[in-house]
Amino acid sequence: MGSEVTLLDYWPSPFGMRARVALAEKGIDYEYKEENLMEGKSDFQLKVNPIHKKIPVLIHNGKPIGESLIMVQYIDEVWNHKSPLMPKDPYQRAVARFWADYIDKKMYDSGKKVCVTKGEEQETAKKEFLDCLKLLEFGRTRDH
Ligand SMILES: N[C@@H](CCC(=O)N[C@@H](CS)C(=O)NCC(=O)O)C(=O)O
Repeated sequence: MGSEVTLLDYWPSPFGMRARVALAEKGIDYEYKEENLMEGKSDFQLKVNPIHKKIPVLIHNGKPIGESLIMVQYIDEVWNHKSPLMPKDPYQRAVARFWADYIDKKMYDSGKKVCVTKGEEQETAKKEFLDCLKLLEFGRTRDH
């Protein structure tokens, strides 16, 4: 299918990274548009994601898709001639979704605090973040 793909993103975003990895895995050419959140939100961002007003946003043939996990699933479904991103087995798919959800619910907040806080609060956030990474590594490598 003929495709015009744009990713509106901000380089430090772990959510944007999800979309970038999925696009790279599928070998999709796309235009990368940087949205520097430190400088506020562009009219374009507000237009393509009027509900959450967040990046990343994937724009495929003029149609915007928000929410990184939804866009990863979309990429997998549209470019389905390449190897699937998700495991075939339903249980392994559930496990993959579980850890993606864990990153959203647990890791993002402590990762952000490491960047934006100082002193004791930052030290606590660092510890929390490292604990999350250890658990993630354990979860990823243990037998399910
Ligand atoms: N659940 C969203 C989270 C996206 C998100 O939080 N993006 C941050 C940057 S990492 C953002 O746009 N923040 C701006 C804001 O919250 O106003 C996703 O998975 O795409």
